[in-house]
Amino acid sequence: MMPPTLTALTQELWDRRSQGRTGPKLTELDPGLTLDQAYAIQDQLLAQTLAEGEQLGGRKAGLTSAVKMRQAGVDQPIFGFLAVGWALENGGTLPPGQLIQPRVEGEICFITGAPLAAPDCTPATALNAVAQVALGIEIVDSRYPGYRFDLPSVVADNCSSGAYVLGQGVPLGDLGHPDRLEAEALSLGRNGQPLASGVGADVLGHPAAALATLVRHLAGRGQSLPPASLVFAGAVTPAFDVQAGDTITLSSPRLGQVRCTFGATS
Ligand code: 0L1
Ligand code: MG
Repeated sequence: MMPPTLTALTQELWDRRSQGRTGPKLTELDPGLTLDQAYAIQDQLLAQTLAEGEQLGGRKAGLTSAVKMRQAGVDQPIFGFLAVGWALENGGTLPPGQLIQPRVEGEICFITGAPLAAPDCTPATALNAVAQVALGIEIVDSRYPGYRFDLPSVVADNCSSGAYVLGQGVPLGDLGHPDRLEAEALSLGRNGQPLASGVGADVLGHPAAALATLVRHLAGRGQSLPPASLVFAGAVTPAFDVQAGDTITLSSPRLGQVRCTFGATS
């Protein structure tokens, strides 16, 4: 039997997200699905998201730390997109039932001030284009039961993107030279209790390396990162399940605090 077309697989993932349900890995529907085809599905999901009136809110690098690679069982960074409408304001509440199986993770984020397009982009080049740095809580979600996937399946599923909360941006220049982001210690907490911690160096040695990797990935696909782009560099903590009513905080000495609550049905 012929495998489903990429358009049919895109529609399947689109329907799962909008109907709030999970289903088989895409590689169970098409065992020959390649990584390139998975990114093509992700592109189609982005095009459909924009066609529905959404705006591109940012990009994300995922699995840029050993702790996340181990948790996901995938051993290379992956890249996805974020829509403006998926953002939650700092301190906001995610309505109950909006996501299927939300998990939270703590990240360092960049807001760029200059275009980034070089296919050989280095961490130093990437950092030169950064205007602001912020903390971000990524709220991942998976359209596969229990987050059980493989590399093409998770890439096609837009790298488990769900929602996100961005903290207050700090101008890169205010962090000094060198910025010492590799030493920035992030603490993730739930309901006032510590959950996990990590440092910037957990992300490929320095989070700017994740930004550079994203730029090289985009350049390899004929795309670039325009100025004023938001980029989530990848988690320094594992991802944690959340329950209705939980309040999650992420804080670090120089980047402040970001917070969100998971709404409970009344
Ligand atoms: O942002 C991420 O690191 C997500 C990558 C996909 C793996 C997962 O669902 O945790
Ligand atoms: Mg993430």
